[in-house]
Amino acid sequence: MNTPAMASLRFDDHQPTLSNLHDEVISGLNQRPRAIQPKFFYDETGSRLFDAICETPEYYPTRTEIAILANNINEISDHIGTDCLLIEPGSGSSQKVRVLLEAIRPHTYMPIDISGDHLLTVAKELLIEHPEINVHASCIDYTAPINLPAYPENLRRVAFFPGSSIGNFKPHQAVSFLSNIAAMVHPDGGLLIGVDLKKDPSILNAAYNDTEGITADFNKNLLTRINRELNADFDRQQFEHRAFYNAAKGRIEMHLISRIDQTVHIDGQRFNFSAGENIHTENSYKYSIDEFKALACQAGFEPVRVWTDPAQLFSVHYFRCAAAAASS
Ligand code: AVI
Repeated sequence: MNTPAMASLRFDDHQPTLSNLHDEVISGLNQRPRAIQPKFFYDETGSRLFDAICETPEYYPTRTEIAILANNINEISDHIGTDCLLIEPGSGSSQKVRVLLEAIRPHTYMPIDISGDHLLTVAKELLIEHPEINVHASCIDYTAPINLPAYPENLRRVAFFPGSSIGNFKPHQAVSFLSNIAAMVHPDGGLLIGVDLKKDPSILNAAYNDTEGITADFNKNLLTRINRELNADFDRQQFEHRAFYNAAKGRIEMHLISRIDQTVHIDGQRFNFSAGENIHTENSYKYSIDEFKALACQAGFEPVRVWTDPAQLFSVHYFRCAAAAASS
């Protein structure tokens, strides 16, 4: 009698070391304008606060994208096909992939995230919810090129990059990130990606300035994290959250603004802030459908299909590798 094969859970832990945070924070605060990379938002508290942002009435991207995925699931799964290796860089709580897993039934789901504890918890939950799907979780910084372990040759690779996380890269960085993804899913794979659309700035400004102040907490948690992990003495009360749409650059910018003249110590080094001086903590680029198609084409993808919501707030694109498109 044949025993059905059991799905497996594998966890590769390559969590970036403290020295990454140390070196990047110090060099970011020494540059002008000062900047800290948004990837450092996501310690355990930051990941929890981000999940809470997604529940606020103002932050439309999460629920809008989930509705787009759910409303078009048959067409999406026709494009992706079953039994693939489904790779999700920056998987967080893997909330959106849950909409897909039932319909797509990948051979293996590979969540990749920088926040190791959260990743392992979510991977275990998924294996319980979908005992038929292998889960191979990988704790790495997905903004660097990803070297996938060897998988059976015939496993088609599809990347899933929801949430408009692509908007957190500058456009030239987005092209190089997507080029890495194209190399990873080459030659016959695809990319399902969520992209926030350009729209009335008042909707955008509200989404990053929720009235409960959760986005402000998320932004300031960066200072709490640096205090804890780098032996620093930022006073959160003396920094203000500021987020606004920069129409010329097509992006939301988030900053932390010093309320007063102050000196902060990080690991024995002094940093002087004058009142009104800012630390740039995040960009969130917004794209029209055509702008985004052009960007993905530069990275070696070919547009296949795009889905949106009735209010045209958000888009979900499916691309395939350009070489595969040319040969079919
Ligand atoms: C993860 N990323 C796509 C979010 C965004 O909208 O840029 C992060 C975020 N920052 C503030 N609110 C949400």
